[in-house]
Amino acid sequence: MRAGPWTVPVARRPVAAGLRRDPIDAAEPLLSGPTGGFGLGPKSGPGRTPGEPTHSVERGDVAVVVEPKQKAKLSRPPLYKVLLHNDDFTPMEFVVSLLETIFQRSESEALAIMLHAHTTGMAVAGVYTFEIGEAKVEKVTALAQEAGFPLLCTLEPESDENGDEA
Ligand code: TYC
Repeated sequence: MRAGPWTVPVARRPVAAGLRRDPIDAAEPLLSGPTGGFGLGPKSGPGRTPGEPTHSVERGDVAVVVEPKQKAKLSRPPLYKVLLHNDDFTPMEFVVSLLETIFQRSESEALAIMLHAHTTGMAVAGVYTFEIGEAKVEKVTALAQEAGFPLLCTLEPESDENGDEA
């Protein structure tokens, strides 16, 4: 058969009938109007109340509701003081070395904190979130016990500026 002016020879790859798609369809925007596509309709502007879904997608009897992103509310975690209590038996050098190694204090800071505990009965070694503070208390207690010293180390909620506990 001779090709006439009404036929256009086009190289076509075989396409399964159900998957055949006009290139113009492929160029459709994903968010088409309420009547096009899968019935996607943007819902925004003054008509939308806060918290109301922004879009709904319907296809057959399936409906997917797209919730608007919640505004992230960030709050600070409660903080806890790690306290070192004075006693008459734990050597000063031992307390200073704990402050340097476990609480990352400089030599002069460690000395000042140890002397504060020694003279007043108690000192704050550091302020941390609960899990970190708890881990530090456990380390201090374990090292003091291993060394045979009665050093007491405790965790206490930090007060906020109103005097309320965390
Ligand atoms: N009072 C101890 C002494 O004279 C030293 C010490 C300081 C112990 C601070 C505990 O939390 C402490 N050897």
